[in-house]
Amino acid sequence: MGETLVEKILAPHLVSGRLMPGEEIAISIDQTLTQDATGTLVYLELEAMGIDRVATELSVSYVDHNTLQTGFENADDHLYLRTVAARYGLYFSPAGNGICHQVHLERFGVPGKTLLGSDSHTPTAGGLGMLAIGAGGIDVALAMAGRPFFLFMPEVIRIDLLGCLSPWVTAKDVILEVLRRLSVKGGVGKIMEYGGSGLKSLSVPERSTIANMGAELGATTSIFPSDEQTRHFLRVQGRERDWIPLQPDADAHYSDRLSIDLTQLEPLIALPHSPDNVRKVKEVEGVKIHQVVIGSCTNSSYQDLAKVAEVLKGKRVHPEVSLAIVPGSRRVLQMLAQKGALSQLIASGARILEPACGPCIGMGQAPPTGGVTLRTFNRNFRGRSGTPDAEIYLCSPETAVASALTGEITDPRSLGEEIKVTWPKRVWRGADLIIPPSPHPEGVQILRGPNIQPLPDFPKMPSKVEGEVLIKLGDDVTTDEILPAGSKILALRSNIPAIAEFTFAGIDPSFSCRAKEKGGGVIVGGANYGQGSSREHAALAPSYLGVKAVIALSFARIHLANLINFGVIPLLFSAKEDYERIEEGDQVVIYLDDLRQEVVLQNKSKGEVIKLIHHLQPREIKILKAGGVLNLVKGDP
Ligand code: MIC
Ligand code: SF4
Repeated sequence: MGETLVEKILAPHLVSGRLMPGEEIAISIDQTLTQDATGTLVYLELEAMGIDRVATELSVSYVDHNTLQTGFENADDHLYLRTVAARYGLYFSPAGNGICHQVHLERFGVPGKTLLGSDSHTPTAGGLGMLAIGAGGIDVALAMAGRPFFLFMPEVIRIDLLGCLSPWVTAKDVILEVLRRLSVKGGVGKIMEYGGSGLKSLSVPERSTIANMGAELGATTSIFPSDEQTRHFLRVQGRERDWIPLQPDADAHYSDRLSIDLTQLEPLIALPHSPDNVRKVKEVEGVKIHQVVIGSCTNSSYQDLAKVAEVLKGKRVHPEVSLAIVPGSRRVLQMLAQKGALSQLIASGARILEPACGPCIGMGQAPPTGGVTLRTFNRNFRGRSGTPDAEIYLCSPETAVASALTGEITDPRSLGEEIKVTWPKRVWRGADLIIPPSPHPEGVQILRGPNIQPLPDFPKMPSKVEGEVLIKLGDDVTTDEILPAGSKILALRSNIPAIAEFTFAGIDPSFSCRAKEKGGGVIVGGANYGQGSSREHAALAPSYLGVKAVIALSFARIHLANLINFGVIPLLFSAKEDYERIEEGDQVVIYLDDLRQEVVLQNKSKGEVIKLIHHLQPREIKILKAGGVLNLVKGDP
């Protein structure tokens, strides 16, 4: 039997295990990426591992999330990241260069390689035929130290794209359609492998839009073949030498198949407050809007923004709408300038922001109270924009710009004849300020500002956990809810004691106070607990407040790994009724019995006993017993 694209890449990278769905495998990692919001912890962890130089083929440290610098904290983080990169042999991409995923596509991505990134949208590079996975920072630090990455072999799902997109229907509509069909849990434990005749007409940036939002399906990653489109993209970037052809075998076996007829697709939009709450744009046309933001790692390519500029040429943004444009990279911004598109954008009334994550992570451009904002981003979780009661809709740049002109949600097909954007023969490749690894790493002094605090200590696993159920939550709790972002909180990413104060701040502002008062306790969650971002802080901050265990109906992949890595015990209810029987405030004792088999929970408040389960591997139990992976690595450098 032939191989899938995923198997073709995994086989030569396999360190242990078999490529059978559900089995634990370990794979070698060729490249890593980090961004500043997760990166400071990653490098503190790397330093704690006591290595000399990174062992990967290529590792890059990007600064793109915290670029507002409203105080000294961000700037200090940037200095730390630059010097630590020089010391350990990494490339460094400073603030202003662009969003890690966009810049990585342009500068470093190579078909057929493995990439591990401390950001959940690392799969964006799947658009280039890479096997690119998002992970917790410590797993990325371990990969840089030359250790393999462990994961459960996902099922490989084949998604065939057939036919071609109609005018004004885009790659964003394709992934919104996949989200509509499968939901935010539909990709858990799966890799989405795209194929079919429709691929021929999809460029790498379009494929990357689709691969990017595979993260919203909960998928481990998404991947496209490497073909003539891939070659063309790399040629334009001046890197054709990195191209190799890569296709699945015709008789490859997939766990499941899905097909989408591109010709039948219509412009789609995700309504508040979940990326899978998808409708046709037609169905919500006429809703008044206050703001439109075009950018983020999903839709900020030259192709996206040049098209927006063409639509806006000679026109004015609706007077009651604020339109902000966030280019994905300095390269994209420079090309827009060279082609005259930038001046069209400026003349239309658009606000041009620095290439960075910006509003996507609540760094500026918060909408007004109760405001309606249309964004080309990938997440519309409540409060993520910085305004708790704002309504965030997710759509294509085409729908966004059509709506910016009218002041209400508008189907872009009303814009008339389709506009085609042609790529320049070569992109601008001038000084994009990426700093290569230092030739003299020994002499580098690592600079640490006062906001950069050492990691806390992690005690060994106790024989039982005793305490209060500090909070009980429903399904699909996001890491944004566990530990919010935004300019105030993001500045504290290198300071666990300070950031811990904001744990669950959006849903229960008294949480951190209560947790400290009670000397810790446990968290109870529903299904898919910890979906969304890869931020380790969502595990570290509760752990710092004394949370010893999280009991849920199921966990999202990256958050589960983060809990284990920092010694917080993830346990599962064996039945929904057990979840229903436990309440916030209940006093419980969990007898861990070394996590041998079943775990017994005694609910002292209710006088009941329930059995909890876990699917932890011996390797993971070893980490938990040690109190987290750092204790283990330190004992075994
Ligand atoms: C996000 O989109 O939520 C982030 C910010 O990029 C996160 C990483 C982080 O929290 O720093 C992600 O997606 O992993
Ligand atoms: Fe940055 Fe937003 Fe992409 Fe996260 S989703 S990497 S915050 S642009």
